[in-house]
Amino acid sequence: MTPTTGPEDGTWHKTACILCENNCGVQILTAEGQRTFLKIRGDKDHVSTHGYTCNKALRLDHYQNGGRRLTTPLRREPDGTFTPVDWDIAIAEVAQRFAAVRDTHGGDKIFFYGGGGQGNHLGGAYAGPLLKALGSRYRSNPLAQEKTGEGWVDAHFTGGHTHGDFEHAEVSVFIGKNPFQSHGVARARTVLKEIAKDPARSLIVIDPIRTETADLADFHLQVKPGTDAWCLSAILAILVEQDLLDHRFLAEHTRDYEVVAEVVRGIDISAHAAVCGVDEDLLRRAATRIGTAASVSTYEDLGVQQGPNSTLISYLNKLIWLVTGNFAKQGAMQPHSWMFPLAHYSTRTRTTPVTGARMPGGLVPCNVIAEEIVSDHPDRFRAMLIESSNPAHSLADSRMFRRALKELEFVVVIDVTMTETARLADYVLPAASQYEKYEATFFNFEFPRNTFHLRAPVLDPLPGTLPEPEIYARLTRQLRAVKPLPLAVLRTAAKWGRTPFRLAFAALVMANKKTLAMAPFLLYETLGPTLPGNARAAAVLWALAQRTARTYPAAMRRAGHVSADALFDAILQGRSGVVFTEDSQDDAWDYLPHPDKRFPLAIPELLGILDDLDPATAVQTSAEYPVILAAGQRRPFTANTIIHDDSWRLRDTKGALRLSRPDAEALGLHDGDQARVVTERGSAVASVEIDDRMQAGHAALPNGFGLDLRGDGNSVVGVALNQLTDARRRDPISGTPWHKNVPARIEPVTTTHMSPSAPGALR
Ligand SMILES: Nc1nc2c(c(=O)[nH]1)N[C@H]1C(S)=C(S)[C@@H](COP(=O)(O)OP(=O)(O)OC[C@H]3O[C@@H](n4cnc5c(=O)[nH]c(N)nc54)[C@H](O)[C@@H]3O)O[C@H]1N2
Ligand SMILES: Nc1nc2c(c(=O)[nH]1)N[C@H]1C(S)=C(S)[C@@H](COP(=O)(O)OP(=O)(O)OC[C@H]3O[C@@H](n4cnc5c(=O)[nH]c(N)nc54)[C@H](O)[C@@H]3O)O[C@H]1N2
Ligand code: SF4
Ligand SMILES: [Mo]
Repeated sequence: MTPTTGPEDGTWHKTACILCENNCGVQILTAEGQRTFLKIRGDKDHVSTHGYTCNKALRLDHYQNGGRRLTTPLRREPDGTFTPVDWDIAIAEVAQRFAAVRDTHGGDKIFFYGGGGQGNHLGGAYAGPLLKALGSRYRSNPLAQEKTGEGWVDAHFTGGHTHGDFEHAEVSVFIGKNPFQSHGVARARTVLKEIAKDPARSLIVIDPIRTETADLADFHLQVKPGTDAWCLSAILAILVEQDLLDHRFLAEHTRDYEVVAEVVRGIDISAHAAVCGVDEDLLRRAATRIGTAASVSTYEDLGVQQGPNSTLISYLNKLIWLVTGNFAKQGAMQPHSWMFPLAHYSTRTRTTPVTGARMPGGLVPCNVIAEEIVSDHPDRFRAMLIESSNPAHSLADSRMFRRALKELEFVVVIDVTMTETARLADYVLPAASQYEKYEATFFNFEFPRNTFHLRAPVLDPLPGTLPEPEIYARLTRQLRAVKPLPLAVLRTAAKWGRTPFRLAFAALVMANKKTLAMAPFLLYETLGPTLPGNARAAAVLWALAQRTARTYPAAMRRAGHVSADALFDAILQGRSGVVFTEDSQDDAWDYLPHPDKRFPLAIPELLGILDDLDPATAVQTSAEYPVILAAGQRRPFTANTIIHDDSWRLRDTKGALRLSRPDAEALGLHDGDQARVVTERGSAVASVEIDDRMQAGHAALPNGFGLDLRGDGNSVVGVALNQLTDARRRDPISGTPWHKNVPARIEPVTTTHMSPSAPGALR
């Protein structure tokens, strides 16, 4: 439990990497009195990653010590400058200003964005009581620019998220997903190499780029960008035409197959193959491999979720594994338990107040947020609280979003550093970093053994900063949102022990249902101070352990926890994480929300879109914008905008614009030349890299670049992508952006080897 002192001078701390959702367990060496990370290595004891890391974890010192940290709350003055203010003043004024918005316009005009990135969800768990106290009802986060379309389809089918079992799948399918670079599958590089080495298993990759994952593939369906709806519907049509279906599964576990089949039989497979640019024979072989495998797992990600027809594609992806019976068996798709669900998906969705957009998962689609603000609609958002996110940089059409931020009456940003978003705020509150506080994520997607990792701090908070749970608690206290009595009751009960505490808590909930909404705050204030190791911020996990015990009692016991309190203690002590549930394949059916436990295969709205699929819309380019730009490729040295120090990158330091050789030649561009990328919304200059993995007519820029680290615009490295993207280009159902499908024109700026016929050749 305590950090260990090794043969080296210093202390090894168990924690995790925070650069992607895998949160690989790592150990970090620090020396007494120093804040530097001297060494970083994988944690072999870690319950899900077992010592694995990718190249990025070794650079985490640049997160902790590389950026310019905020060390005091900042208040914007009428002249536009920021003044440092002390915490008490900041808390009092922020609470008062939010309360004023609530009292004037209604609390539902206060909009919350963020609540956690790739490594930090614990703070966001404490935002709830504050938002409740303010009467806030609308929120969003980056899931609403990637996963909400898929979530909406999941709501119809499994009622929740499913994850593939790639360690055992006979056939693994990656659709617009490059796990070799982006992970999303634990120990991805090892797992992919194992699949590639095994002649009995196959890897199918659907990607316009020959990625590092595609290098290992048995079938690479190199689609034209944005045409996956044609590719996947052709695969589905081949499965139906060739009768490669699991009839027993269809009969026992599904309904309405015939409704789907009728639409699918109408698909002209050859025509669809031609639209997506994949050889029909290859498509047929890949479909046959899927249809004849003992188990198939699939993973769809940004390549399709941030492109045209994304919700339809999620539907097609799931139909492919459903009609082939790839659910709830080893190597196939699995639902899973949650310590805390990242979003609550339902087939019935609320809509946003101004644009009336659907809100899958209860989240406002990122692409409509600006429109919900820049409006004279009486229900427009008036204030925003933003935590652990930099939407002025990461949302489509930054120019529009920044204008929206300026129109708000009040904006508060909680971050570790001064971001593009923070610069437009009224108050900036400095958070302790993810290695200076207790942290955890709710990215717990595993089956059958699902894991959770509470990380203890490696360092003390940087002076002047506070962990988010403390910031939210101070604001909630300031608003006097909870009466003294329940706090006094719970404080006393906490002194008597866990059982009296549980009984007291249950009694308070019985007396007043609102207790549940305020639970994180109540726990932080009462149970929190009694927890060993200053783990006050872990108090909310007590409630989540109770939830686990209630929702998955058998699975929790199988994982070795006899009670909710035993699970809570295991979490507090498990420095390398804990297995919190252990399911069995049979349990998978219990996760389905449908009383008859059958998948309702027909989603009429999506079948309608499939039936009307117009090949003319497969081409998004024009004479003016002849190239499709993938604005946001994951590369070996990108990690969203988590690290605010450009020197962390050992390669691709400028974030090159990758182009195919024929396109580069036509434009007279060579490696290292500067080129201008022009889109409907803006333009940017990037340095060129000719990449034989790219197909003609396609270009790619990496995500996470273009940060204005000093705020003077002078030292920006690479392209801030969302000056190029258009928020109106979004999915009709979920409102998710088309970042991977940006029509663009590329123009040489300076070329080291000028070629006479070059400029405009691609037009
Ligand atoms: N190294 C690194 N890893 C990361 C991150 C990071 O910043 N850097 N970020 C994390 C986050 S937040 C996320 S959401 C995940 C995202 O993980 P991924 O979705 O795997 O990442 P991307 O590289 O954005 O897109 C995946 C693939 O989509 C392909 N693609 C582009 N257009 C199309 C198309 O029209 N059709 C198809 N089929 N494919 C297309 C691209 O060529 C690319 O290979 O990565 C996580 N992991
Ligand atoms: N064009 C284009 N746009 C994209 C994408 C793309 O591919 N193309 N990808 C999209 C995707 S999938 C995602 S997930 C988003 C991600 O974009 P964002 O939601 O903006 O998230 P991050 O880039 O992860 O930014 C994390 C912020 O958290 C801060 N931070 C780090 N640690 C802490 C902490 O402990 N506490 C607090 N309070 N703050 C902290 C960092 O300083 C940073 O400002 O970008 C999206 N935007
Ligand atoms: S960036 Fe690499 S080391 Fe870090 S969590 Fe993701 S896969 Fe693991
Ligand atoms: Mo993401």
